[in-house]
Amino acid sequence: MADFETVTVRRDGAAATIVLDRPEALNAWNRQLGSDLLGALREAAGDDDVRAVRLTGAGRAFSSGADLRDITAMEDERTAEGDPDVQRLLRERYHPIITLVREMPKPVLAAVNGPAAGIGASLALASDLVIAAESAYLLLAFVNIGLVPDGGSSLLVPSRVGFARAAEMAMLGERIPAPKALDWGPRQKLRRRRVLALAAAAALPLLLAFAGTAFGSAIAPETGGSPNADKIHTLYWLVMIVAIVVFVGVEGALFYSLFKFRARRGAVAAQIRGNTRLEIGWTVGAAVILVVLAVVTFIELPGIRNPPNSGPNGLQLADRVLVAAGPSKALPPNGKSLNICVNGQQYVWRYTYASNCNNAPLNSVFSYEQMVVPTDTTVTLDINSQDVAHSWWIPKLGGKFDAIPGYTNHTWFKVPGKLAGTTFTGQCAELCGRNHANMIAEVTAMTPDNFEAWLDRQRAAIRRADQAAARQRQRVDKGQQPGG
Ligand SMILES: [Cu+2]
Repeated sequence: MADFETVTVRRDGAAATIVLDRPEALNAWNRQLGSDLLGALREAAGDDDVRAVRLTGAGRAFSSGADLRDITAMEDERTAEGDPDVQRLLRERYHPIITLVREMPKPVLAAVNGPAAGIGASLALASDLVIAAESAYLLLAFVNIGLVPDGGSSLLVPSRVGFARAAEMAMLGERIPAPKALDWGPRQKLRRRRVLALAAAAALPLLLAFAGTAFGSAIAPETGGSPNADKIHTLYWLVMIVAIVVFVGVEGALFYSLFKFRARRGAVAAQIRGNTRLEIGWTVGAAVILVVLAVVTFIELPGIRNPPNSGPNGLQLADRVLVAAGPSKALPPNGKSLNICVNGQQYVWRYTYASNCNNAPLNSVFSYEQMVVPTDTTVTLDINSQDVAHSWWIPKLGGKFDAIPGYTNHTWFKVPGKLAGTTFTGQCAELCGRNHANMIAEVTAMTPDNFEAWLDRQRAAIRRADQAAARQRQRVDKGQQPGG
């Protein structure tokens, strides 16, 4: 570490502290301090072990700026007219220092322990971070000796406190106490934070637009996987169209009246209070709209709630385990559907292929996350939960149904034959815990033949697992290791 005359360098681990050390002159910059500071900064910049640099001043000041006695004494640095060559001073002494601070590949912190004036203020503001003692102040003193702000402060001050305050500082040459400077700084941060919040708010709709699963089909419920989903979609649009007509009518009348009957100041509006016919008109109109909506809804509801029979190309449902039965839920007219027990668990869906979900045989076919179903076959679901409230929803296959512990909800769907090979996706629609977002569900539709083959494979796998478990039990009973 080089020794400097007017600058002290201290090392504390990876931190280098450079102290402007001319306390008797309030650390004013003379020629020596300029060259010492440049040397110390270069050393810190080039030393890979130094990871952060702190600048501060010895004694009660950070730096009182340029040492005017030194400038006026510059015998060898004068212009042709015999004046001090300020341009050369700036270019050769100050500019390299400020540039080096800005280009330093490690953070520079100015610990402003007292007054920072002129080039001292520039040095502080050129640093990445500024920490100031309560007694410190910043002062662009240049105007008091007929100079424009130098040392980078014409750029750095406006960028930190805004143009208006920078102009005030530069032209009035008044002290800005640290608390006031602090007050100026954070407000900038606050403004940036507000911009950030606005940007985040604007990004949200964009995010939704690109999040396919969340956005669905934008306005109306999704459709195409099952007749009940299609009917929900139809009912939605019927109501929506009535709502649009009402909305446009009311808002249109409002705007029409606003423009047509806009009056000059002081005019008194015509009163329509007591117009019996008009009042009866809009009361009856609203009632008619309600009746129409109610009738349409009740016409459509049975098609949404009641499952139809399976199609001719669906799975041949005999009176087997898989066939749903029971008086408590809606069944197809012929009483036959493929029944699947849907069980929500933190954080996975389990599907058991059984007719009686409360008493399903232990060797029933089951799967997790991915449900496999035959096309053109009416599938009824018994939905409940193992732990907390979840919600079953595959948007293209119908409405959302809550999965509640101790209670069973029912729904159904029937995937058209042409959609064999399609996988419908959904997600638990209830915020059920911290891994809720991972609780996804898939329904894959297969031709009935492929479905039966899948079912057979699952049964065989369960059988093999049972046999392996039995063998392991025997080994354990004999006192052997269960594995192998
Ligand atoms: Cu859930």
